[in-house]
Amino acid sequence: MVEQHRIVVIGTGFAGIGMAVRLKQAGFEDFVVLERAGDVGGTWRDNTYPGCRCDVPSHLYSFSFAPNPDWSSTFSPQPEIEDYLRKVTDAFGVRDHIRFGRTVESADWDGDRWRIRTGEGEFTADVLVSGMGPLAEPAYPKLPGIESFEGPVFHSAEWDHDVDLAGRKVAVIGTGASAIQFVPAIQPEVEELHLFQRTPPWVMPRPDRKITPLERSVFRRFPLAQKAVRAGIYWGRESMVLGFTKLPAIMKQAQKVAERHLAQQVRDPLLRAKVTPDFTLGCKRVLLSDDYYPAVARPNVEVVTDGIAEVTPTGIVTTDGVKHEVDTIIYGTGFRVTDLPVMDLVHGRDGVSLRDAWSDGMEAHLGTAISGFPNFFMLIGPNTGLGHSSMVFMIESQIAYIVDALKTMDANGLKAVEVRRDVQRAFVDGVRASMRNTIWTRGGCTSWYLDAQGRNTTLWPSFTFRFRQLTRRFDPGQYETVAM
Ligand code: N01
Repeated sequence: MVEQHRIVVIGTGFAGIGMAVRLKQAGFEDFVVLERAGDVGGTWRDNTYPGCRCDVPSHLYSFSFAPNPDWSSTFSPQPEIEDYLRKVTDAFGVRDHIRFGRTVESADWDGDRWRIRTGEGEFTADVLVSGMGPLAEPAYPKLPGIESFEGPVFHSAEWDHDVDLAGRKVAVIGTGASAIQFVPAIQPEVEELHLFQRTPPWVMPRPDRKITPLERSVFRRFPLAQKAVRAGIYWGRESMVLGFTKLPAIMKQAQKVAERHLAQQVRDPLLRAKVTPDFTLGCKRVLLSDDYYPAVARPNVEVVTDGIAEVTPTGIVTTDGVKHEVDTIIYGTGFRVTDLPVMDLVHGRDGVSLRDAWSDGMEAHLGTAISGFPNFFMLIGPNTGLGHSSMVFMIESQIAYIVDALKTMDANGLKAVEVRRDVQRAFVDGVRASMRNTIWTRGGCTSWYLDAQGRNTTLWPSFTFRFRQLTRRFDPGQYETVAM
């Protein structure tokens, strides 16, 4: 049986849930949200590794329409964020619109509408919205010999809680945002921790603290107080954009804080040299932690900086010929951000896949609409990511744009809209020009922000309020349109 709907949304992370709530509030009732798992939450449901928490303050990292006065600390732990998404789903009455256990296998524009096939049934939609975020598919490095390894192997985003790490000799591969959170959490338990570091990250102090019961009751009774705190965090973070995008020299100053943090927390000069980055702060995502350096300085931790040559049944051999005996391997190797699985699922006009449309790199008008893909909108699309502030703010900007697109279509009797190629080109050229002077381009590093050609197709190179202005109104003049 084929289910027919006006709108199909894919995914129930912040993007899909936010979209569903706003659709409902705007009076669009004929929509479903397809979710592969059994509950909502997206990356905040899947990432259950020990120590997982948000590195953006929760008063900002939440929906503007659903403030939560009950956050327990300034940087919330993962279970609280997952719980928040569940509560928003129920409080705004969108759970009935969600079809759980539906893994999208393909989405094809048939010239008239979208045909979405899942392993468990087919759907059609006039309009398709992707809420499949970029932090959904774990990236597994191809390590020679890994299939011969005898012990458990898992990724931080697919943590195997059945493996008791007590007394184990564990290899952790990667030192990014996830690893710096779970390394301090598992270090006291494991017998040995071999940390395979390809590039040391910059780590800043984490100004986390418990939110007191008094503060929480103030936020409950006076929502404006929480709004004011949120605004303060927003503008504080926004001021960082100058350093990231316009005046990278500022980052050298900010780097001094990270240098001091490192010097205070790592006394051993040899270890300090090993974990000192050789690029400017901000080139890769800036990490926050007060317990990462103390953990790596413990006697049961070895930071391995030689590359991995091969994996044997009982360990990892590095390029210097040393064999590191381990019985467990944990990947903290991040996600497929510029090689999104959605690229192979979605086929637009003339059967062209997103992968083919993006053979020269990911691009979209306002990070949301793609020429060749009528009635398709992508949340957290190309160049909408942030290194300094809350993705929820960007997601809400995109959602408002999509809701306005739907209203405009209704008001003007439009059956289909497809962004004009020249409009997309002009927008993307502007983004690329803005990227030239950013710290991500000039900071002296490679990062997952960049694609295989070295282009930054992931981050938004300006202020987030600028993005909000640009997405405030859907302009049908920028689109090829088909009347009803
Ligand atoms: O992944 P990463 P992550 N051999 O890509 C290394 C979000 N997040 O999961 O730097 C050896 O940052 C790689 O080395 P290098 C946040 O947006 C948010 O930690 O490429 N090493 C790096 O050290 C974040 O940015 C929170 O040289 C290999 C690491 O693995 C994003 O998720 C918390 C390798 C990957 O780091 C991803 O973070 C956690 C190989 N073959 C995550 N391949 C919040 O608090 C990769 N590496 C909101």
